Amino acid sequence: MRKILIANRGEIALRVMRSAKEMGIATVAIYSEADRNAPFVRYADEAVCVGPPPSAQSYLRGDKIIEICKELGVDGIHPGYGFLSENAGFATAVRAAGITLIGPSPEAMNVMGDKLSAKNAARKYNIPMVPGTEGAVNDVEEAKRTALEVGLPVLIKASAGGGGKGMRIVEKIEDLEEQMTRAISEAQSAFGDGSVFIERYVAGPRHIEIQVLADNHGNVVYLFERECSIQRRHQKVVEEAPSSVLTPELRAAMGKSACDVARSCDYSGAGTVEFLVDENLNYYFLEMNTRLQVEHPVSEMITGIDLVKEQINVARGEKLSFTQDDLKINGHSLEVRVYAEDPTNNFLPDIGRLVTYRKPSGPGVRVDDGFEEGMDIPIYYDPMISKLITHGKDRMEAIQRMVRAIDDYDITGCQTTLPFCRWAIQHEAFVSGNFDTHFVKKYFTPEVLQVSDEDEMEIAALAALHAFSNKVKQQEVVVPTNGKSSSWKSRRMGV
Ligand code: MV4
Repeated sequence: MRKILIANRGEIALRVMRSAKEMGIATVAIYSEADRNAPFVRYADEAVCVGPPPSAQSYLRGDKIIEICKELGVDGIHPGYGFLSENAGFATAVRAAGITLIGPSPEAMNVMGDKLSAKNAARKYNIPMVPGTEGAVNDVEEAKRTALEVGLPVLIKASAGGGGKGMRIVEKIEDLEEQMTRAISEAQSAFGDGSVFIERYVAGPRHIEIQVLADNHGNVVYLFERECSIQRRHQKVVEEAPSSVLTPELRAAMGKSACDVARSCDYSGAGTVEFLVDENLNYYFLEMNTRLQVEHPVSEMITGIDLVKEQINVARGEKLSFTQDDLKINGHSLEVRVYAEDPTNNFLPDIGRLVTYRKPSGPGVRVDDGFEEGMDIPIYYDPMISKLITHGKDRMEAIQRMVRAIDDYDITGCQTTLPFCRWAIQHEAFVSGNFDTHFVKKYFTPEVLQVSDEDEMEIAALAALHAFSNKVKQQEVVVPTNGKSSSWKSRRMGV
């Protein structure tokens, strides 16, 4: 593989190109008209505009992307995450064009893309799953029998859904019929597939996923877990590795199950197997994501493995260069997602210009971003500005580094989720490790980000004192952080 095209944008396009560059592989960027001035376009050896800003006319134009590959002599495509990354039709077209997709086969994407077929494939390997229906349910009586058998409440899930889309909870048996009818028609219109199934509802679970890598020679390894329970409306907010609840035994058991899920679909490349873990540390397979995930850096930080390089090596037909026994957990890593959203206003996207953009650095800090100071955040795509990642010798150091890194981040021009992330990782439940997927719902209100009147007065008094003692000679004063954070922070402003 000599030249790869990155069928993506932003931070992940940059991140993939960096590894390719280190491997001596030439890179081709594709970009939409809205991303003309983005860093990833400049970073690539070659760049081609694929179309107007909307994704459907640019980043989702598989046909055009394959044409560009042919014209430029590209022999591999890295799809990143989102867009075409889990599109089996695209994977098939890439294969037909004689180009290597850096990812699993279209067959594996198809098996895992459908939640019921994923569970059925995994069943052959004795992987723990939440009790429920084995196939799609249409018959209300059968649904009721299942619900009573596994115990209420139950969840109705769309087989073509995933990531929480098309899920409904049923507490009372008399509500089942109506909820089922709705779930089926919703799934039909949202995914063009009305198949739904039923599972017992696991209350207060943790969301723990296992990173796997498989080559085309029958080797499968796991790169331990990522704890992703801190999420808001199925959008992950904080991810960490390792999880503070897994014992070595449980980690090994889940790791083996994850590798078996990969084997069940003849997986190739990097993938993620999602599990729920309940209060009694029982674990249940949920689904497999057949792509590199947003939060992959925390696994890289604790293993020292560059997942993109491994993906490329596997796609080239090479064997994995290490075995399970070679892998050890080194320290602890956290990631927070920095979004251009206002956490005090229901997380409404706050798209604007990055008037100031200065990122943190120093020991144990990694920033995966795709923006620069002065750039506008396009309205057409996900409003994620960056991923802020820290690594420390242990969990406490990773948390302390993250607080420091958040405080060192200087973004003006739009509201960001940084204050929310700071609040989350300093919360007693997070610090103690005693949390589940309901963390945000349970503890977050916009008020937790408001500075109290008393703090505000103290800050004002100190700011005045500071300004006075400097006799207005200097150009900077210390002012409070837009009233968005309860902590001290100096924000530099011209006077
Ligand atoms: C569940 C569940 C409880 N019981 N399944 C949501 C995302 C999708 N991958 C599966 N999800 C869930 N499935 C059973 N049987 C709770 C969730 C769930 C959840 C899972 C992971 C992370 C956050 C979540 C938030 C709400 C619900």
